[in-house]
Amino acid sequence: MEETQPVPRVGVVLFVLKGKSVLLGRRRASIGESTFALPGGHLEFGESFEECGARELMEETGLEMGKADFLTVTNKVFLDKSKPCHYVIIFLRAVLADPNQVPQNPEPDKCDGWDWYDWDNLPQPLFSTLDEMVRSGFNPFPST
Ligand code: 8DG
Ligand code: MG
Ligand code: MG
Repeated sequence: MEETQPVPRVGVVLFVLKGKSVLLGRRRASIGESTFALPGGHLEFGESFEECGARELMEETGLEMGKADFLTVTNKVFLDKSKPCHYVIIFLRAVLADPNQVPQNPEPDKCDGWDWYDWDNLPQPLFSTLDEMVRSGFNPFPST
């Protein structure tokens, strides 16, 4: 049988903000193992970006997403892997429906746990794409 050709996939990733903090979790995954990353995952057929972000946030942290805005998009090929991957990632800025909600860890095989980290004192190592964004001066907070 003919092997399936690799294709680019679409992901939705969230900067969930609370005060001056952002929600991060240490990954347990082939891409970015042990690095601190934002919640998010693959866009499913028929979903809007907001629907995908809200679903991934609920699946990964048990948190209910509130208002979300489009921030930016990246186009990235991950070659440092046995199976190369190509992702177009939609980044959204989001707040929680209820800021007092506490993150859970329903997917412990994929993440060590979630916590809030001060934007000016982010943990290391950051997931490569997030690290590149921070180094380039990207700031997910509203400008006003
Ligand atoms: P799913 O099965 O739940 O749909 O997917 P997932 O297991 O949650 O996917 P993921 O790896 O968390 O996210 C999909 C891809 O998005 C990931 O392999 C690489 C890309 N990605 C970035 N930056 C970030 C980020 O900060 N966090 C997450 N989660 N993914 C990111 O380029
Ligand atoms: Mg997921
Ligand atoms: Mg994920």
